[in-house]
Formats: sequence, C-alpha cells, structure tokens
Amino acid sequence: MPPLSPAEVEPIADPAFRADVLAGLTARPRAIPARWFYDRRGSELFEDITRLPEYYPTRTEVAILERACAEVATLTDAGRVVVEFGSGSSTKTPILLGHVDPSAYVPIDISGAFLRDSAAALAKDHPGLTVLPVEADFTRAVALPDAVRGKPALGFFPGSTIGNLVPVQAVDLLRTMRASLGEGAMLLIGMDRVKDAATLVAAYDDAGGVTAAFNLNLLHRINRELDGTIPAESFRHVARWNDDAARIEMHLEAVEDVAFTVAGRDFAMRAGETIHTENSHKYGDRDARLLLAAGGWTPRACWTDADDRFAVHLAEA
Ligand code: AVJ
Repeated sequence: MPPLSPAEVEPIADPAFRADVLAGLTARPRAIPARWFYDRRGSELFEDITRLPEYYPTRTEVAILERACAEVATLTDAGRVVVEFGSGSSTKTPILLGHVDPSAYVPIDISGAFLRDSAAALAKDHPGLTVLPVEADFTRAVALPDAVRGKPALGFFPGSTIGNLVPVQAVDLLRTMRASLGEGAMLLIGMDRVKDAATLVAAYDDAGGVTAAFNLNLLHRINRELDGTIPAESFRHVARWNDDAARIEMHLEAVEDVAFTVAGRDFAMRAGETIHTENSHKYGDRDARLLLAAGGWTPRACWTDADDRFAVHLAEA
C-alpha cells in the first residue's frame, strides 16, 4: 500500500490533551486546564478578545510598558538576554526590546508554528538582534540555548498569564523560571489587579460574545481532536467573580441534561452542571509582592496605570 499523503492522515491528538480532558471530565467538579484553549482558532479568538472594549488588561499593560520601559532599562543594565515565557504572537516584546539593549532574545512557547512565525517577524524588525526561539513547556525548567547560557537574563512574562495558576502553582512557576533564568536574573511580570466585580465580569463576558466563543471553542476542539460528540449548543459560557479566591472563573454550563462520548468514553451531565475551564487570579499590590517573594524573587519596582487596574512588576532573583 502506498504511504498516506499528509491530507489523509488524521491529526494526531496531543496525548497530554487527551489525558487532561478525560481526567477533567471525570473529576468532580469537572475542570479542564486553560492552556488547551489555544489551538489556532482559540489563539485567533484570544487576539480578538485583546481588542474588545470590555477587555482592559492588554491595552492597559501596553500603555504601562510604553511608559515604564525606559526606567526598566536603567534598572536592569544593558546586554541581558531577554527571555519571554509564552511569547505567543510577541506583540508587547518590541516595546521592551526598544528600550533595554539585549544581547539576545529567547522567546519560549509551546506552540512551535506560532513561535517560529512571530520570531521571524521580530528578527526582521530588529536587524542585528540574535533571536533564538525555544519550543518548550515553560512550566518545567527550560534549558536556554548554548549561545546565551551563563549570561544574565531578564525574564519577561506579560499578560497576567500567571493569573491562570492557583497560588501554589504560581509559586512553583516563579521558582522554575528562576531556575531556568539562572544566576543574577531579573523578571518583568504583568499581573492584573483586584477591582470591582462588575468591571471584571464584563471583561470576561463581553457583550459581543467573543469570550463566549473562545470558551465554547474548547468543546469544538475536543470534538475535532478527540473524536467527541459534545453538543456545544447545549452549553453556555459563564464568567463569575469568586471573591474568596480573588479570581474570575470561566465555566461551560450544560443548559439541559446531556450525554456524549469523548475518545470512546461515555459522559453525562445534568442541566446546570459545569466544566470549569479557567481561573484568572487578580492580585493587589501586597498580594503580588508576597507571591513574588514566595517564588524566590525580590520585588524591585512596580508600575501601574492611573486607575490601578493592572501592574507590571520588576523583581530580582
Ligand atoms: C491570557 C490568561 C491572561 O486571564 O485574562 C481572556 C485569558 N480568558 N479572556 C486572562 C482570557 C478569557 C487571559 N490570560
């Protein structure tokens, strides 16, 4: 038999995705890690979210970075290796690279295709800058490329992505980053702040339904990649503020009793039952500094917007 052409080969589902989905649908409460939102469609929808009128974090952080990066440069010293965790489309990176004078730029991302495209675009815009993309899961220690190992690093972790993690995982990640970055490292990290619940809920439940589509896309991804039969139209997007845990939670709620299969396994959900799909923790100023300290980082400086909606922290290992 001739070999199959690429078009005939079923996309091979990531075994980690399969394991997380099956475990998450079996657990009580049901929960699937937020990292699985970002297939191609999910990444596009997230880009759309960042432009929504209700979704303040991206534009607020960009404005803070535009104001703060000159000072970041004076507090860091030139020639550091800038290492970006979860670089995605790297939209905030040029702001930083335009001020600090790095010896190299190392974007780390789990999605190789996205990473290579954005690294190539960035290299084109910064002639003379060494760009060394690393395809890796940065929640584990990452070996930096030989060419930069041993040089002092400046970690860059914008976007409040740390908020996806519960505090114990966030502390673990900060410690892992410290290990990946090595001796004498610094870290520039964005964290969304606690604020009134109405503003927060609107940011995660926009009037145009883009966040709902982003959340529901996870069900379509499961159906596509894991041979699922989930009736997505029987689910609705829910975003709620959990005040005790200081976080926005996103859920997918069954609006009627449903039964479906995923990867050959049977599942049933009652009307009103949910799948918890994301946490987005918010940190006050002291909370943020305590989190950094617990993760092995000494806070050095912090910048916010006039309304205190978002904060960018600089810390030292
Ligand atoms: C990419 C994790 C920072 O929590 O605000 C946006 C993801 N989810 N709208 C966030 C997200 C729904 C976002 N992070």
